[in-house]
Amino acid sequence: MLAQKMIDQLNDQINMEFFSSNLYLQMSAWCEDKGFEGAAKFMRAHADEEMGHMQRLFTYVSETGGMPLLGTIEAPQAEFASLLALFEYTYEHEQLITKKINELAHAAFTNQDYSTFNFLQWYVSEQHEEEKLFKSIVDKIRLVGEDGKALFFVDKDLAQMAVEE
Ligand code: OFO
Repeated sequence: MLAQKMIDQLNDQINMEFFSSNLYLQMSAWCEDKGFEGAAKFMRAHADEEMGHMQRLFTYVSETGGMPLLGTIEAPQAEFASLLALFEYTYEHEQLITKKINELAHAAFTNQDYSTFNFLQWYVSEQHEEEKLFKSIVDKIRLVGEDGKALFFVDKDLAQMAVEE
């Protein structure tokens, strides 16, 4: 049985993962609208991945006798200055999620909740992958520049990455 405080913190994270999913789904709409079809596909696939993050937490909370609670989810930003700005935002957002996961792991450890601490290890390594992934995309766009031709190829790459994800 989890401590109520831990359940509350895990529930906050459930909401954060929902927000991540909505943010990336909304971003896919912006990409689609601007003709970046590969990026749209990539963001859509990533929105699904975030739902997986949400579900894994949801299952853990209910399996350990807690009650998952879905709160209000803030509307995500819908307008972006450029494809680079959009991906810079994803990278910042993932850094924020890493911080939240670290706080959760710290809380679990200091409360001697080793089951939750162990459960969270998956998120610790996933966040490493998430940051690496989004940083690589930001770096790529910065490297090739933002003219139409360069972005055309970045978009093609993202389409391929969406298939591999
Ligand atoms: Fe993108 O890792 Fe969950 O939120």
